[in-house]
Amino acid sequence: MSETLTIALSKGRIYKETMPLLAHAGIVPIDDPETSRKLILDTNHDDVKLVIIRATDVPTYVQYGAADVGVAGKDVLLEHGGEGLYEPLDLEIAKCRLMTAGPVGVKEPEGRLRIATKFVNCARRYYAEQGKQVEVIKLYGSMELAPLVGLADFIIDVVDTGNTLKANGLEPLEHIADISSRLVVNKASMKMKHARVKALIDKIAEAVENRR
Ligand code: PRT
Ligand code: MG
Repeated sequence: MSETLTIALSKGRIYKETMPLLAHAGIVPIDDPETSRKLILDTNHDDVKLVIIRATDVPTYVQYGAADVGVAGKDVLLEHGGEGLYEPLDLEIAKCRLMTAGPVGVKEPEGRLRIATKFVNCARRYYAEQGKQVEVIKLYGSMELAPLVGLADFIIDVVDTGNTLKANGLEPLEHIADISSRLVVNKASMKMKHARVKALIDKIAEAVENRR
């Protein structure tokens, strides 16, 4: 048996949409993360494990080599900065848009804007490029609430259908980036486990191509 290859994934949409791609590469988990409490899932290969972690933690696990490979949203990667990672493949799954949003019809107030978001680095970068003075307020969820209760003028969040914004009297405003999930690889693993990592990338790339 060879050294273990560890793949980091989050539950939910990324897990669901990644499974068919891994299956094409011959990797099938034995436990189901939605029903199992295990954080390390065995697969049909003794030397391939899946670790199930929060979406925002995937780049960190891969950066430090705790996982060799991972799947992360481009939003999460933009916020993390991508240090220590290769990003060889766009999986074209979990697509959405990173956008600013605010109360329907509201005009931009004079002076320093207050922006609530979990994407604080993306927010600072975006408004710096616009030459706008902003105060960025870090939140961990339910960003839509912030403009409704006067915590912020605008939010930055990922938007898919826009239904969540709409249900809260908000509308999408400025488009910052198109988002999809990416395969990320630890830089040392890419060298040390090159044959296996390369074979995995190639099979997953083939699955992405086939699905188009
Ligand atoms: O949920 P948790 O706090 O654990 O973490 P997470 O939200 O980062 O993870 P998860 O699994 O919800 O999302 C993982 C990745 O999926 C994100 O990093 C994005 O790259 C991608 N993705 C695609 C989305 C969406 N679509 C999406 N719609 N992530 C979040 N959403 C949210 C959106 O912010 C809104 O609040 O889902 C809600 C519904 O969206 P609408 O526009 O369809 O109403
Ligand atoms: Mg979520």
